[in-house]
Amino acid sequence: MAYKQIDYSLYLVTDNTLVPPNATFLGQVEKALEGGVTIVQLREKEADTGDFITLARQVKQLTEQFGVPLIINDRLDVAQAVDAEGVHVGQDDMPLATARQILGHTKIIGVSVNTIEEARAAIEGGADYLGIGAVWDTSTKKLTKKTLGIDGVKDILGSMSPSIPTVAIGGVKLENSKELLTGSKTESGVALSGLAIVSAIMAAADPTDICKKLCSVIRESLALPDPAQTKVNYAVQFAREATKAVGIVGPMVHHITNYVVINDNANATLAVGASPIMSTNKQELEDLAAVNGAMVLNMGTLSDPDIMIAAAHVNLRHGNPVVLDPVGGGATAFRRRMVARFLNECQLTVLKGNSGEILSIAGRGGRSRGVDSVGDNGGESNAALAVKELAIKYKCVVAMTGPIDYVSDGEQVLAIENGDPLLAAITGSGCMVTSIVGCYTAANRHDYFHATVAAILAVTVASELATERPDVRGPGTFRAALIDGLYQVAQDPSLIIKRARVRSIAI
Ligand code: 3NM
Repeated sequence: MAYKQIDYSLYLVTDNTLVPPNATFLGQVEKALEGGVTIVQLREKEADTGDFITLARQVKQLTEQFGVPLIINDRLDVAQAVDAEGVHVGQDDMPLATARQILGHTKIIGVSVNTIEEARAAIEGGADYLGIGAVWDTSTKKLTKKTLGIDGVKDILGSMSPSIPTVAIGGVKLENSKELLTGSKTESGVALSGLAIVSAIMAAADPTDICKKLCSVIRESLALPDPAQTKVNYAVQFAREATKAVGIVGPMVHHITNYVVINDNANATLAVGASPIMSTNKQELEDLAAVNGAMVLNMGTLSDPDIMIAAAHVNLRHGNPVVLDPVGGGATAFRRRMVARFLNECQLTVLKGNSGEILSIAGRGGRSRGVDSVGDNGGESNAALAVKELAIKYKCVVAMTGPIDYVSDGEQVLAIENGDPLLAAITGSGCMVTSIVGCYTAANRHDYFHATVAAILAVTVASELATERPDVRGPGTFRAALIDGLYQVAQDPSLIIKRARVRSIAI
């Protein structure tokens, strides 16, 4: 399946007739997603085709925002029109084989089953998941077949060979969810993958609250890993592998950076195993881009904006990641105009700045004195929203460095708590992060978000290694030891695993 691995644990099936009088359909769906719904099925039994498509587009916007797949009930044409992730068909809808022929193997197809025979046929026919029901009586749908009860669900689960993902539906609510999940588990350990719910969510006064409670019951009953912890573990493991990749690939990283930090940036690049080139000559942009791993653009001592814009364009044309550090981005009218040009004219890969810069670009506060950020970040949710909103708006990875670093790809936000306070006592530590982001994105082109997180981890862990040295007594010795720290991390990437302090922020 082309779509990433599906989390079926809390499966919302919509019904617009159940929305409470003071709420809206899209509002209920959005609140349910905020509460942790992991997959959404749009089920419209009465809508005309045009209205169904319009609604499906609106729901898809929401599901995309939350990184959750959208399934369309019954109507393949609507699913195709909005490029939904899949369809769900009942026993009386389009046959599975026909649906598969039309949609191909990159889309999810779910099938409703009420008997062991129907389950077998669906599995043999290549269904991606089963909706087993109805478990109990429900007023949401006129049932034409017997209800299964927990034992009936268990019988179907026990008959599956091979077993595929399953959700149970019909009369499921918070109060009976634990009993259903644990009671239907077979002796050989086959369990439901999740619960499909209509009225208990769509008619809820507070769908977010009910979904949060359902999520925690489901995760506990199925012993599922905490999704936030899964994201963190993945990011940290990725960081180790990404560090190795920089050493193996040894990418050339072209910098147009400022003359305050140029030497440190070049040495940091070398320390992680990449090759720096610091040319500011317009005439060689094209030749360099042909062999570049990445382009790092740093606005620090900006004198010729046009060469930076040209460098971005040339490298993007060659498929190279382009990393912008909008140094002092909010400090002067000239720099604000320059940042606007970058954001509007170039499809950046990574935008990385300090809190003064990123918050001011996001319109969420942010104060600078020259190139330094002053004041706080307005609290964690302000910081997390700033990176997430900018990542969505400009379709790039956004990183904001500070005592805690925040990184988003528009879907998730990770916070990195590593880093020694001495980083703020030397000039150019933020610029060094940008250089290393260039090195890591160059060597890890399949995942720029995690490559950026990995680069920040490398520098912040290096800073901790540096201050632990007895010979480091202040900013001067720290500056040299920081480069050593980067070298140490590159030689032993498992240092990142041992030291990483990363959190996933739900926002
Ligand atoms: N399909 P509620 S039962 C849409 O048995 C649907 O296949 C069913 O609604 C099946 O969660 C059902 O409000 C309705 O009880 C479930």
